[in-house]
Amino acid sequence: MSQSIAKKILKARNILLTTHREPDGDGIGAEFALYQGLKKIGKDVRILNPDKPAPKYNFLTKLCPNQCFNGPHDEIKPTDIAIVLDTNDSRLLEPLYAELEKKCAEIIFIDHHPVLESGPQPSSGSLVDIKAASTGEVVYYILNELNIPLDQIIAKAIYTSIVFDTQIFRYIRNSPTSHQIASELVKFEIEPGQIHRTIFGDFTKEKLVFVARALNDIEFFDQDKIAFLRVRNSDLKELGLEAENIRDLIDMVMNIETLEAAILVRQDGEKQFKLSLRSKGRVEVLGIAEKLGGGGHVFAAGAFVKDSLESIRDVTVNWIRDQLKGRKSGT
Ligand SMILES: [Mn+2]
Repeated sequence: MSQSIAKKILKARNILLTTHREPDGDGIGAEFALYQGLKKIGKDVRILNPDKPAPKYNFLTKLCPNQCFNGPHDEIKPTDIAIVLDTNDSRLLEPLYAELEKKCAEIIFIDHHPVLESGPQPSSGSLVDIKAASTGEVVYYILNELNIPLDQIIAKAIYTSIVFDTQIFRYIRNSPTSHQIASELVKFEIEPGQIHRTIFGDFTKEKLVFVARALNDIEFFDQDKIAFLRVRNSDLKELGLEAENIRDLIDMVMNIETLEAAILVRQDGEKQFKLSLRSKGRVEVLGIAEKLGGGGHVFAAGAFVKDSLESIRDVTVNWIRDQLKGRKSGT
């Protein structure tokens, strides 16, 4: 499959790279690796994202020019091919995606999330490898296919993808691939320890105060197998934190031994909540995320939901509870 993408890339003269809203280490790593690689073979390539990457990714973003889309008045020049990394759900790029459709002859997705059952489908010619533990790994194989040699920037970028999505190899797939690729990358003196600290060790006093408050508010269900967390925007504001700063809160909670799944809800705009779901593997959470208009992975998913907090809590807790009881979900 990476062959047909390689062919498309070789044919294109100008290429635009992008990733989903609230870009994460995998999306950013994958697009920067591809950017650097395509530059090497003389492509006219640029990065245009729907949201600005968080400051902690400066060690990458300072290495390659990248822009943030500021709305439909932002002129996008005609482009042969737009490549969307780390999602195959076009909704996660709006309002940029609508502009890309007008200006790009072709749009393809390079991703590793399961395609939604009833949501938007990836365009034909896309490469969605759900066996890959990160999109950066898929990009690694595409660069290979294009015979583009790795360098330190590419290695740092792909390594960022891998360690972000696997949380430093905690959540690898049943495959040696992530470790094999990483062993290739560390030969480029990328200072892996430094990357780990930059991505996961960005704690501040304010963050810990916030975490303490959030943990105080957790509701547990079913003998502490299910946790429901609520993030208050007023706390974030008071402590000068961004949503990005507390992205790992749900993963912290997942360390609780008894827990099978966790639900985190954060206010996002007037009447909308951002929902995040995690599971240790006994229950799947993609189904409920998709039902609520979102998507993701089988054991890590999310959605933007316009509903009350109580109703989001009830519907998600029930979904998980039903599966723990061995009942078919959603009935
Ligand atoms: Mn990913």
